[in-house]
Amino acid sequence: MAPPANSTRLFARARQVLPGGVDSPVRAFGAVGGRPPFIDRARGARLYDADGRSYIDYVMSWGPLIHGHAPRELGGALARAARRGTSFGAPTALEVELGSLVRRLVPSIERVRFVNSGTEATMSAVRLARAATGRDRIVKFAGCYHGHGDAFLVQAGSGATTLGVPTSPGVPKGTAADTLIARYNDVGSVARLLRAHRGRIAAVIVEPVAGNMGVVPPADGFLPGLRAACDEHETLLIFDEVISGFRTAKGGAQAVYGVRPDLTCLGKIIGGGLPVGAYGGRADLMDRMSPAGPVYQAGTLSGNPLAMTAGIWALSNLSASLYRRLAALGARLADGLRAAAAAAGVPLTVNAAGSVLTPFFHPGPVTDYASATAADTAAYGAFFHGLLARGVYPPPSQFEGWFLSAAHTERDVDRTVRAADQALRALARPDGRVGRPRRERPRRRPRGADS
Ligand code: KE4
Repeated sequence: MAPPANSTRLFARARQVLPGGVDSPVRAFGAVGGRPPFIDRARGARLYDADGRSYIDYVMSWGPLIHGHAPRELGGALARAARRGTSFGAPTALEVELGSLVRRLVPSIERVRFVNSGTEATMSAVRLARAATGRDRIVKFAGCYHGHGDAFLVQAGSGATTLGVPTSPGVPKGTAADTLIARYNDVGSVARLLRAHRGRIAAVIVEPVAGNMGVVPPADGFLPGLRAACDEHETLLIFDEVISGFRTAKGGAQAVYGVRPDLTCLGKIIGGGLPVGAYGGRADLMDRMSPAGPVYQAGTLSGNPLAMTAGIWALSNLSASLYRRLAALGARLADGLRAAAAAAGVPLTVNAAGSVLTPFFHPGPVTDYASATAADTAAYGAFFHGLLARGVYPPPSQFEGWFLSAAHTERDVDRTVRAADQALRALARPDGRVGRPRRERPRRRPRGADS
């Protein structure tokens, strides 16, 4: 399906101005082919592109919009906040209010510092861990993505894997050498690194529910095993909950799995769609951060009143009934995709964690980076275009999560499953051609039927 004319024209102009025409690589459709529709507006679970086409959205800004696009109440709160000023560069009560909310929802966070992105949060948490332990090395997991900080662009997931640069050029060899790689869901791989680099590893950083190789939940015992291994070596455990925070539960993955990290990184939902990241944890660690302590980190727009207003609204509207509803919708979509793939005879493994899921074109199981990257990305690309042509907008990458929101309905999910059924059957056809929606031929009326 050729992208709409306006989007084509806009993309051509964008590529004159922005590298690859985008401000974040995965948006350019490099992994799935074709050119992206340019989005004009959104409401609820719908996107509307520059040519007026609408889509049921499962990117949801890559996770922040658990309440859906453009909630009216949030719009009103932001308008009121904007009239009071957009940024002061001085302390405000709003930061204290959001910080108190975060502490209440995530008890392991005794102190929190707001920044402007998940990348800033993870970079700062690792700097703090290195300062607190006097050690330089960190352990991350192949396929996990913690933002674009140099230390993390080693076998990184998300767009780095999608676009084939899991270890990015430009990362100094010394930096990469201090980043050790373990295998997700394999505590032994971490224990071996801790022993081999005894006394030199500052922290293990992990997505407690991996989302950046596609969704890969932690195996039983994995997170408790990391906690025990870190304790044995006096290495800090950092949970990167930028995706899972407030998504898998009100208290994040650490509440679901009952493992208390030393530091937690947050993003996405905490900003309600505005740029907010945060890191926090034990007070004895966080109070080393300037100006309370010597470890430096700063930010012009950190704690920005508009972003804080959005974050307060987003976290204040999380409820047990919301999570029950999101879990039910997630299960409905996952089961629907599985059934459609079975009917089409297409090998599909759907990994889900509540309201975030990934359909892998892989017979399964998908439990780590190796199995995730063995998925048939060409088939995913064809499936993606089959859905897009039918008014459904999933992530343009096999290695991302599909996000549901409070604005999605059962009807949206059922329509998505029907579109998936058609796209998968087309995929399974010998010509494997997808993307052209099968025109629902007008039902022929039997001869002699009443006119
Ligand atoms: P940001 O700097 O993009 O706000 O957050 C970085 C980050 C950190 N940790 C985790 C677990 C993350 O998933 C992310 C960012 N997620 C990607 C999507 N998987 C952002 C989308 C993009 O890069 O365009």
